[in-house]
Parts: sequence; C-alpha cells; structure tokens
Amino acid sequence: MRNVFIGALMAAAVGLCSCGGCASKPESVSTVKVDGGAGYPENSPVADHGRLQVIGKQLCDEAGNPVQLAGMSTMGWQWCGDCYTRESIENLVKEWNISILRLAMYVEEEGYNTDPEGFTKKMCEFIDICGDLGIYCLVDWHVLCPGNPLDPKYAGADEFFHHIANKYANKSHVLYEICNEPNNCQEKGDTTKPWVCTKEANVTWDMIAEYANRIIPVIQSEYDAVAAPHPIIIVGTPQWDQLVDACLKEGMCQGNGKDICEEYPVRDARLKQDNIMYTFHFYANEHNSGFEKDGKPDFYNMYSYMYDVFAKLPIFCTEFGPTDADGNGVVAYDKTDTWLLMFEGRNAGTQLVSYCCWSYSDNYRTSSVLKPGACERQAWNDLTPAGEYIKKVLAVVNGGAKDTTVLKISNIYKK
Ligand code: IDC
Repeated sequence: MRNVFIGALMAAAVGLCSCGGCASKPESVSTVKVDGGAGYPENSPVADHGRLQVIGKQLCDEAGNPVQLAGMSTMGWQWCGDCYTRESIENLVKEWNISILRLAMYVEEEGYNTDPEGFTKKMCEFIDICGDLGIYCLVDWHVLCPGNPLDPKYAGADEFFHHIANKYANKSHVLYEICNEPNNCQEKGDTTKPWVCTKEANVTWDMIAEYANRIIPVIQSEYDAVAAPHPIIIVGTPQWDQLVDACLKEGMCQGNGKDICEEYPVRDARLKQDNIMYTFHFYANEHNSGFEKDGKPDFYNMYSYMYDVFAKLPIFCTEFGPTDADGNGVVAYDKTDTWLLMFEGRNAGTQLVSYCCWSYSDNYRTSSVLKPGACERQAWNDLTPAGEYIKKVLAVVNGGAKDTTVLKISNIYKK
C-alpha cells in the first residue's frame, strides 16, 4: 500500500511557478577498453568512463561498471548568464570535482522560445566546454509552466533535439533530459493568478510516454545514422518528477492534496527503448520523512517511497536542492545527507544514483551556491552556506576526500 503525498508537492508548485541492478561501488574493475573516452583529457571522467549505458537498473560506464555522476545544475541562463563562462565551468571541474553539469534550458519563462537559435547556440557552446574539460553534460529541455510536455509551446523539442543529437552523436559526453518536471499547472498569465494547477489538467504517465516515444526516436536515429550506441535519455515523471514509478501503476490519482489514493493496480508501461532512465527530484526541506496523518506514521514519507523505487527502475536525480522547493528557505543539511547516502547504494535496489544540485548560480535564494553578485565579480568560490556544503559533498563523492562533516553516517535511512 502506498499513499501519495500531494500536499507538499503543491506547496512546491506555488514556489516554482511564482515568477518568471548493480550493487554499490564495483569491487573489481572490468578490463573492457573504453573507446568512447578517446579525445577527452587524460584522467577526466569521460576519458575514464566513455559512453554510458544502462544495464538492468544501473547507470554503467562503457566497460559495464556501475558509475555515479555527481555535479551541479545551472539556473536559467536568461537570468544569470554571467555565471556560465569557460572559466566558471573550469573552476567547477577543477575546484569542485564535478563529473557532470546539467544545462538547464528553460523553454518558456523567457527561455528558448524567445530565441531558439540563440539558445541552441548557447547550449552547443556549453556542451563543447564540457567536452573540452572531459565532463559529462546533461541537455535539459526545461519544461516548467505549462507542465505538459505535449503542450504546443514545447513543439520546438523535435527540432532542438534533432539538431543537438545530429551534432553530437559522435561524442560520448552528452546525456539528454527530454522534459524537466511534468506537472499539472497549465496556465499562467495575469499577475493575480499567474498559473492554474488542476486535477483535470493532470499530466499522466501516458501523456509523458506519448511525448517520450516521439522524441526518443528523434535522438536515437541520429546515433543510428553514425552507428554510435544510443545515449542516455532521462525522462521526466508526473508531479514534478515525484511520482517516479508512475509507469508501473495503472492510472494515477492526482492533485492538490485532495485526492490521495491508497492503492494502484500494477502494470508495466515502461518505455521500451534502451538506455532510458527516469527522473526523480527532491528539495530536502520539504521532501523527506514527511508527516503522520490519520494515525499512519508513513502518510507522506518520500524516503520510504523512493527507497523501494530504486529497486524498480533506473533513476537519475537530475535536480535536487538542500532547501525548500521554491529554492529558498532553510538549508537542511541532515535531510539532504539522508538522500545522498541513499544514492550511495543504500536503497532496496542497491542502486548507485547520479545527481545534479540546484543551482550553480548567484541568485538570492538559499539553494544558490554562490553569493549574490559573485558571478559579476567572477568570484567562483564565494560560497553561500549551501555552496560550502555541496562543494564538500562533491569532494567526498567524486574526489574521495575524507570529510565527516558531510554525508554523516547518523543520517542513513533504514527502512
Ligand atoms: C526556479 C528558479 C527561479 C525561477 C523559477 C521559474 O529558482 O528563479 O523564477 O524556477 O518559475 C524546480 C524547477 C526549477 C526551479 C526550482 C526552484 O525545476 O526551474 O527554479 N525548482 O524553485 N523544481 C523544484 C524546484
């Protein structure tokens, strides 16, 4: 039995639309040659791991070994473009130990749709910089409002992904996230009621799958054309990437904290293509062990829910914040630790889960890792408290640093 916990998600929505199978770490390393790492800087993540693939439920490298990528996500370039230069990204690689950068390209919200050519060009510039530095990058078609990836406002997806896949099929470092956070907020416009989130406008897994089955072939056919293995394609899940196993359940109850289902019949509506992963997002101060209701201690327990989901599907956490879902508020270190420790294979599937942190920016919100004004000053290590924490996490996870002030063992979630 599983309750779904919409109330906190809706709280998240208010904030975000309000303005503009492998076991844990491998013990033995396979000796398969990594051809896809050729041409990338020596000892860089891409040189070491080459073309990524999904084996069972695990993201693996070209040699078939489980791999965990950990890095940062950009914010919207339209708002804080001065944060993303070759130097700032190089600093993230050298000083922060990132192995992946998520390139969050908003489509609405003053993004891609205002200048498709300009945004595509920018995306390519960033992809090239990541390649030069030998890190992976995630091309994020940042769907937000409206929340339906099938909405005509997102009609540019085919052309955009065709262009990127055609250009980069011979490269190993590009991953695709074809729709950020599907959600049921369908309208925005006037200032008194800028968006409307309704049960009727619910975006179901079937709608996302229709979109995915349209876009995945657009990408994969470009790789087929040059006889390259298919890249990793990450697909959003309903309710802001929080009903993560919707493809395994018949219908989904939705909406506004009013309509919570006790149980869903099981089905298998997973996508059939290879190298597909499903998205999970969390904002630690809201999405955690939740609360008790009607005498049920687990009424809303996101940890418990995801602990099991990691045994069912290959998951990529393409965005998380250590704060509230509006990107602001308390920085919840211990709650974030709990998630990140779960990502280290301490889950029902012993899945190693890759992740990107929101956000590498100097926006005023507490989830931003740089202090306001840092980008203009090119002060790439002028950190907020969230930044100090995340930088240490990346040093531990990617750099092997010993630091007991993060990922504290006392925060392990035991089911
Ligand atoms: C937020 C930005 C904010 C921007 C808003 C757009 O921080 O500056 O005005 O988007 O509506 C997400 C989204 C991400 C949000 C982020 C923080 O993927 O676009 O960014 N968030 O609210 N999901 C949950 C939180």
